[in-house]
Amino acid sequence: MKLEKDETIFVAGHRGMVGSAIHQCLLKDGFTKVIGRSRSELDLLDRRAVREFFQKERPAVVVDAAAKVGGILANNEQPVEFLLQNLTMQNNLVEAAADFGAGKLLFLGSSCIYPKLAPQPIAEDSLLTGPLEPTNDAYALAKIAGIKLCQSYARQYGKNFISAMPTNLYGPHDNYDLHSSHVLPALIRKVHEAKLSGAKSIPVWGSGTPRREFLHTDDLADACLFLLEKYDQPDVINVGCGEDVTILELAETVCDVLGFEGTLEFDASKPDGTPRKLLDIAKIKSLGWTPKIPLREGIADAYDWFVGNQSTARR
Ligand code: GFB
Repeated sequence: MKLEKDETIFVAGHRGMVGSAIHQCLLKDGFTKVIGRSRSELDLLDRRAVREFFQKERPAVVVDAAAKVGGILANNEQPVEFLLQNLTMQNNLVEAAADFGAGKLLFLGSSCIYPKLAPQPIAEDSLLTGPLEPTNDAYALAKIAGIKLCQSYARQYGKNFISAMPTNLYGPHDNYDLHSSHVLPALIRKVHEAKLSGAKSIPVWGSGTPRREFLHTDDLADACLFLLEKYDQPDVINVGCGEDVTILELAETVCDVLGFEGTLEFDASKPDGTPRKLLDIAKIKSLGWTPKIPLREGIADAYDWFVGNQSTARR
């Protein structure tokens, strides 16, 4: 769908890691009416407030980058909140977008929607072909429900509501709380603090053998803009960088980029999660999009943000 530069675009979750990258990318690309609301301005869990907002603003395009997210431990410990809050927010947004005339909606899911033991790299048609990874099945089920809601609006009411599935993401505005964060910000913080304190090692959760794929949020934002303009199908589409690393390799890379020469101590009491999660990105590549930010460069960028924003970063 061709987007006019003065189209009103609502980025839900524009203060978060993903939403802020998308918001910035749209502004940089010349869109003049990109709107966002902080949590205190608009509580996405409040259906009435969401409907009032849509009735007043009538965005032509909606990007749903609002979600309760967290790393393996947070997902494992709070399945109720991950399921309920994500279902409620996405239901409120998608329903209001449909009822108040949005011409396009982009719903962002996650690679954890695919079965735990899906063939690698994971193609889009693996969805709902096997059991989920138990540490994040609540979050995954909420995201699958969001996909189905968008597909149902497309099927029943002809809405141009699309769903993209990003791989594990990182970038500026990440969560650096060691209990609830994802692995990459956790390793950046641990290595940074070990350098400052002179510690000889850092703890790394699990065995170090799981494989993960990491995409910088600027690459994701670029893909989102590409999909808004070029993709009009209800079928999900993967967004990844096409390569994965073991957690051991990731930790070694973080140590190297940050200049830390200590050792890694693996903590087997923490869960490994799914053994491998590499997305097949042939579909988005065939449409003409490719990732651009190499992992080392992306880690250096995330680290710069962390160092420059320590007083405000979530930690
Ligand atoms: O990033 P992460 O928390 O989430 O963990 P998932 C990835 C891997 O890194 C796991 C290991 O094998 C962890 O055990 N790991 C090593 C660490 N050290 C650390 C550490 O200090 N902190 C963390 N957090 N992990 C998430 C899902 O799964 O992926 C979400 O829980 C979401 O639902 C997200 O889908 C993309 O990749 O395992």
